[in-house]
Amino acid sequence: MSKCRSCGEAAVIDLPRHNANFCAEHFQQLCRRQLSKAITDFEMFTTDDRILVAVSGGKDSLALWDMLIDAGYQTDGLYVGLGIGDYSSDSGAITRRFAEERGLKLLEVDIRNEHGFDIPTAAGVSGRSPCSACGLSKRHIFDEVTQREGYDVLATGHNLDDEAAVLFGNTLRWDVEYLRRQAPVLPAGNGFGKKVKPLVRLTEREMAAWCVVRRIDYVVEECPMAVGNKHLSYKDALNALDSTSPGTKASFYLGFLDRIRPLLEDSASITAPGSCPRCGAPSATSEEACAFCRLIETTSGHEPIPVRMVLNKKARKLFDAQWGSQHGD
Ligand code: Q46
Ligand code: ZN
Ligand code: ZN
Repeated sequence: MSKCRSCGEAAVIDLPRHNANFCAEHFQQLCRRQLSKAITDFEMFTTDDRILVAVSGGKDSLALWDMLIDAGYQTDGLYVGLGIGDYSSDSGAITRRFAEERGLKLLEVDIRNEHGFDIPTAAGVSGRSPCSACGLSKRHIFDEVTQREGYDVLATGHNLDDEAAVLFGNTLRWDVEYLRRQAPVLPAGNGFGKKVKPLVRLTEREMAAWCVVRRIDYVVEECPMAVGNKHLSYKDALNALDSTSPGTKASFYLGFLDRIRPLLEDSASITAPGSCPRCGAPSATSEEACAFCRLIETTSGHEPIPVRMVLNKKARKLFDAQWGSQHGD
């Protein structure tokens, strides 16, 4: 049995990137330190700020909410019902239970009830990929609720693996504009609220372990619409490198934050000179409706398209294995 590096008691997790094993207590201490370093290094928020945490029912966002409460911050949660079949029903139920058991305030937006469409239908009708329709809708709703309800900042559960995968993709394409905007903090401005990613120094595996030690129940299944997206293949590639040289993934991303980002600092803000004539959200121009309003226009009121129908062959096979083929034809 391996021993904790700090106290010598039995370890519950090995962290090859730190070349050490930790007991539950010292593992939590390490996570708290990494969280606190990200919050202070990037001036994300203080204990005076009201923070809205975007929660999906997955390990990262629930761990983030738990860690912020544990660290004494003022937080409420925001759950967006995306209408992705059983995956959404399960994640909604788990998120509500998490909040209820801890007496926390959870705001909810159900896209179908409030905007007349769901993500599979939006993907089927608009021709956008599911993740593009979903990302666009979430960004719009997160921003709208943060500002309407007067929160100082919106926090999301993007972890080190997510950010390293995005960085890998941006670097492979040498997409300089995206590299400029890839930061753990997006300041408020141009009509947008402040957004932060406090988990950027913690990995996916560490967040799963945090949930286990803290007995947090989360949706284990991945979103069925994620199958085949490039982001996952970038994650796999980085994990393959990391398994032969532990720490590669972390040094790739954290090195970018330390050494490359400061060189790009001045260009981080998104420009939105106009505002949408329908909803008032910041937009590239004031003549045309914003992308979210255009998505509502093309998809709202359309007969719901089941998840399975908008998946490609490979995704459908996995979906059937996970959720059963009775859902959705
Ligand atoms: S929920 Fe939405 Fe993700 Fe599902 S459709 Fe894609 S973006 S994979 S975080
Ligand atoms: Zn210990
Ligand atoms: Zn709009």
